[in-house]
This record gives sequence, C-alpha cells and structure tokens, in this order.
Amino acid sequence: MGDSESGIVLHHLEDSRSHRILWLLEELEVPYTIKEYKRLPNKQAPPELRKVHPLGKAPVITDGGRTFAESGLIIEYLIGRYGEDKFGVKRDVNSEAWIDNTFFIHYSEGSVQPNLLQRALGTVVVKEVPFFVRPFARLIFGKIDEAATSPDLERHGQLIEAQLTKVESKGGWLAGAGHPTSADFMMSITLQIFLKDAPEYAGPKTKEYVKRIQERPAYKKVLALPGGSLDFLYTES
Ligand SMILES: N[C@@H](CCC(=O)N[C@@H](CS)C(=O)NCC(=O)O)C(=O)O
Repeated sequence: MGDSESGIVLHHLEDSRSHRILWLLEELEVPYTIKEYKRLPNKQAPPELRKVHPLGKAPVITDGGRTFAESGLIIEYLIGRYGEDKFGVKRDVNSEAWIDNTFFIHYSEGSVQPNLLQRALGTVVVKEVPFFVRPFARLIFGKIDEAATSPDLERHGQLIEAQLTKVESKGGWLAGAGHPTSADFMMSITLQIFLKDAPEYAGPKTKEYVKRIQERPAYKKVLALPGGSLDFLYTES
C-alpha cells in the first residue's frame, strides 16, 4: 500500500463490492491508498462518498486526476493500465476466452446480483415492517421468490457450475485463460453473496472456486488489512 494520494486511491466501503478492487490491487502489487467508509445503520453508504462520485456508491477510484466508478470499468482500467500481462485477455471477438471474460464481467452485475438483491430485499422488508403486517409481507415476498427469483437463481447456479466444469482443465479460472481475469475479480464477491443467500443452488465447483480465490496470497493479504474483511466471507460449514 502507498501512503501518498497522488497515485491510486480506492474509496472503499466496508463489506462491499470494493473488496473486488482490493483483491486486484494486491494482486497487481501497485502502490495505492485506501479511504475507508463505514456503512450507516441503514446499511447505505455515508454521504461523503457522494462528494467523490455523484452516485455515492462503492467502489470508486481516483488515479492520475481521473475518477472512475463501476467495478467492471475499474477492474478493466486497472488491468489495462497495470497488469495486462498478468491478468489481461486479448481483445479478439473470435476467442472463447475473450467472450467468456466479457460475458462474466457483465453477467455479474447485470444478471446475478439483481436476483440476489431481490432475494435479500424480501428478507429485509419482512424484518422491517410492523409485526402485524409481517405475515402478509412474508407471503407476498415468498410468492415473488417462488415465481421469479428462485428459478433464476437455480439457473445461475447451474450455469456457473457448467462454466467451472468447462475451464477445469485450463486452470479453473472463469475465462479459461490459465490465470484470473476481470471475470474472476467481478465474480469473487458475487459468488460469496450467492453462497450466503442462495446456498441451495450453489454447486460443489462453485465452493471449490471460491476457496481457490481465498487461497491466493493476495486475497489473504486483503483479509488482513484494516477494513479488508467481509461479513459474508464464505466459510465451509
Ligand atoms: N454496479 C456498481 C454497484 C455499486 C453498488 O451498488 N455499491 C454498493 C456496495 S456493494 C453501495 O455502495 N451501496 C451503498 C449504497 O447504495 O448507499 C458496481 O459494480 O460498482
């Protein structure tokens, strides 16, 4: 980690997607500074984060006088600038590795995370509404989960297992490039939330894959940093 703010600064919210960027920065071994933000009691980001980026969400990085939000962009930017040789995938629309890498970058935020949020929201709403409304809230959210969220989560679980089976002989990273790529940095958090909130649909290869990430020396370094732990870190029960 660096101690000057002239280089990369990661605006890191506890227990959030900015963990993806912490992992990548430790893998890249580039100097950086962390600015830590604590969640408010309602779990939202504190208003200070809005001074860094109008959305007020994490992660955000600044580098060379520029500010970037969206973890997919941040990861692609950092790899492109500091780690193409280690973690990049050549842009070639005919290559399976490029297609798979790009797919999982978008799939993480565009497909799985919204379904996971849908499920988590149901649990939160049921807990937060007055007790006399709770049975109705449970019924309504249960019906939504049964009709829409669960079938989607089941398909996600199957798709992820199929991809991990496909890349097994190529080193086990999602794009089959023999090393982690943007896809893995994105999915590192997504799959740990999946294992916590949709464990019934997570297969054995998903668990092995998350353990493989956690075994990386850079990942272990992140977990030992102040603010580098995760309240939903996957541990085998
Ligand atoms: N698609 C964005 C999502 C950013 C996002 O929703 N971040 C969450 C943390 S996991 C956040 O800042 N939540 C606090 C809030 O919404 O106030 C990304 O991948 O960076």
